[in-house]
Amino acid sequence: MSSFVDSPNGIFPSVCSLDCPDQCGLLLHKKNGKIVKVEGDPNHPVTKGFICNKVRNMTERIYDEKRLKYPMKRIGAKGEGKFARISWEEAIETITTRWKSLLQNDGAESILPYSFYGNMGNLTAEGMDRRFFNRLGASRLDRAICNSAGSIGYNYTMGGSYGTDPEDTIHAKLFIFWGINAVSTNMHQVTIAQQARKQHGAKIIVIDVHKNKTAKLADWFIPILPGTDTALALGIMHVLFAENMIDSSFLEQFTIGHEELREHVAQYDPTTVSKITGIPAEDIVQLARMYGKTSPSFIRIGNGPQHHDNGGMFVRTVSCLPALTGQWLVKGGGAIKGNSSYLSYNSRNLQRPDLLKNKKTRVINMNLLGEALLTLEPPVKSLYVYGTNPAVVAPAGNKVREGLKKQDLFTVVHDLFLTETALYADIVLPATSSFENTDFYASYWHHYIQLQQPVIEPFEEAKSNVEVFRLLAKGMGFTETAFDDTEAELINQSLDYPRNPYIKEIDYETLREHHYVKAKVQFPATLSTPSGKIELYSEKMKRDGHPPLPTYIPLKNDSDHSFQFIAAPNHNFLNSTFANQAKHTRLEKEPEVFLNDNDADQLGLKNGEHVRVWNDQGECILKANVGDSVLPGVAVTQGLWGADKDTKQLVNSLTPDRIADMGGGATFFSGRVSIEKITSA
Ligand SMILES: Nc1nc2c(c(=O)[nH]1)N[C@H]1C(S)=C(S)[C@@H](COP(=O)(O)OP(=O)(O)OC[C@H]3O[C@@H](n4cnc5c(=O)[nH]c(N)nc54)[C@H](O)[C@@H]3O)O[C@H]1N2
Ligand SMILES: Nc1nc2c(c(=O)[nH]1)N[C@H]1C(S)=C(S)[C@@H](COP(=O)(O)OP(=O)(O)OC[C@H]3O[C@@H](n4cnc5c(=O)[nH]c(N)nc54)[C@H](O)[C@@H]3O)O[C@H]1N2
Ligand code: SF4
Ligand SMILES: [Mo]
Repeated sequence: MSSFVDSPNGIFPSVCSLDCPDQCGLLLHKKNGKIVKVEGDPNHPVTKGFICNKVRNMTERIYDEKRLKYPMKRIGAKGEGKFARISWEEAIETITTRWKSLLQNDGAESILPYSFYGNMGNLTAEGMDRRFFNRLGASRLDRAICNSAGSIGYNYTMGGSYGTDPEDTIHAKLFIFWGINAVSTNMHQVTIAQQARKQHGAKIIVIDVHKNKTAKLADWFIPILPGTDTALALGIMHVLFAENMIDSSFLEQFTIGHEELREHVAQYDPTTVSKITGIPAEDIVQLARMYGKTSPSFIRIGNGPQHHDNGGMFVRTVSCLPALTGQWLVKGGGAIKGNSSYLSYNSRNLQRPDLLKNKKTRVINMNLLGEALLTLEPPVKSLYVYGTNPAVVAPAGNKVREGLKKQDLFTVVHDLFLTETALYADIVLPATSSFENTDFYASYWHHYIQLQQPVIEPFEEAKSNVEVFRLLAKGMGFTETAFDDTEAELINQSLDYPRNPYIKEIDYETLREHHYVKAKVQFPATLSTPSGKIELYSEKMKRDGHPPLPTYIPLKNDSDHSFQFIAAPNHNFLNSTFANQAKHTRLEKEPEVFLNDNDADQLGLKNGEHVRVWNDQGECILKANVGDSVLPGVAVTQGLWGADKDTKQLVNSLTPDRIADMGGGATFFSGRVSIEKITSA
């Protein structure tokens, strides 16, 4: 079979590589060797030809003049952005020489890999890199920035990332989007909900701290005070038990702890819960009745409420609801937090932890990057960053950038662009885009595994992550054959996983033929919780130091600044990706902060005026958007904007680096700020 790269013209199958649940099937239109158009693949069973505006404009990004074309070394101060071109040989030689010296003098743990899922391809994001750093014996990174608190919380109840098949949710008659701005972050779930509304009158409820794009299309928007969702879920349970809207036979057969739970939730009556959440008691009762009496009912559990001090417990709690009503057995009912366990593959084969030879290397939580660079003993002396942009996306941003400035830190950044993080690098390496690579993708929402084959030649001198780690392995003198495996071999090793029968029929060759293949998924008859059942009461939680029953624990009151500050994603960027593309920033205009009318009055502030937002960590300048889209005392901003001249729009300058209740998770949304009107320029 000739490769797609060899054909200068044509339409080629592809998959969106971004960190987005939808993982759309794409078609790339190629003319004279260049991609001229990116569109949705109409044959893709879930995404059906529709893609977001961000990726429809992907050619702006992959052919952007600003893309890194060759390796560079720093010639100015850290952060200044002065670099000079070097060859790949010199780049690899410089890195490996420094690392060999660190191995001798400081030990391998002085080196820290720092990565995330800027490209969700498994070989790219957690493949050859893991082999390399295992063999090196470097410090390990706990990649807890995104969904780890919620995942652990969900696992306590459900035993793994098992939820509803989103394709089935077309049958649902009630959709609850709980702390997810799905119009922007999971658009095809919204499409399905809207179809269900049209076909059989399904209702859409949105529970959020912000009347966001998703709330605007809901039948009922329920504004809630930040970090109080656990109380709301407990209030719903209270009403479900009190009004006998539970499915007793389901509870008997498939759960443990329902009697304890019934007693426990007696305290969360609607009046009590109303005081905590800011939701009128009668609305809590109405919501519980709608949930208890509608079947199929489906909850899309978002990432927002789990980016709080109590985020793990929220997801643990809300994931008990479908069990109370027996919705797991109803086609289209249930919930999705994530579905990745259905598509789990052989990560040992791919990542080769055996290369670590049982060394107990230290683990560093990625949410504590600033702290780690500034204070850790023995110190981190080299940082290798790929697939993430911590200078913008990591919490406590001022600490992160302070750490990146350290003179004795040797930093390498591999990216497609000279990101805010790359400005601090000693060596910058150019990365290929996903359209230039071979990789496989497993969605964490739908049930398809998809293949990307290279469609275009590597951009200038850019190299894939897999290729760079092969070169680094060679440079370090590593002789294991693990570093010689081809992409096709890596894919087949990964998909060779008897423990997951759902993917038994999927391998590289079937993916070459079909591009996307659905796993033969069944909702597991026995869950991998300790009891094999849905655990409404969890002994394991007790052992781990948590209340064994779902329990509302208020946010930490970290200061007396007046506003709870929620710095959420926006529509036209993907985290910080696209924040450097003119087309995308034009659509977003400028970073704003949403405030309630009453608060604005008190601040003497009018819509459209600029405000200084600050706390003990830093400050930002944002444009005030005044109205009724948030409750009093709440300030919401959207988008991880890049650094402007004076960096006053980096919202993570204000976010806390406290660790959430579970999974080492981030608490982006649990911080507080003060706000004042800017009176002079
Ligand atoms: N367009 C776009 N799409 C994206 C991304 C992006 O940046 N832009 N990022 C991708 C990534 S990595 C992820 S993890 C997902 C995240 O996507 P989502 O699951 O949608 O999560 P968030 O956008 O973090 O937050 C969702 C909502 O939670 C709300 N929220 C905050 N605190 C609370 C609370 O205490 N209670 C309630 N009920 N709501 C609260 C916020 O106002 C926000 O509207 O999206 C992915 N898709
Ligand atoms: N305030 C606030 N902060 C947040 C969040 C929030 O909601 N609010 N969300 C958090 C969440 S959920 C997440 S997941 C993180 C995400 O944060 P990041 O993981 O940093 O995501 P991006 O900002 O998209 O940066 C990805 C980078 O990877 C690069 N890249 C893409 N493909 C490749 C490749 O193949 N190889 C290499 N070497 N590089 C590549 C891109 O060019 C880009 O610079 O942000 C977190 N930060
Ligand atoms: S970012 Fe999400 S919605 Fe947009 S094309 Fe990619 S997978 Fe689809
Ligand atoms: Mo994320």
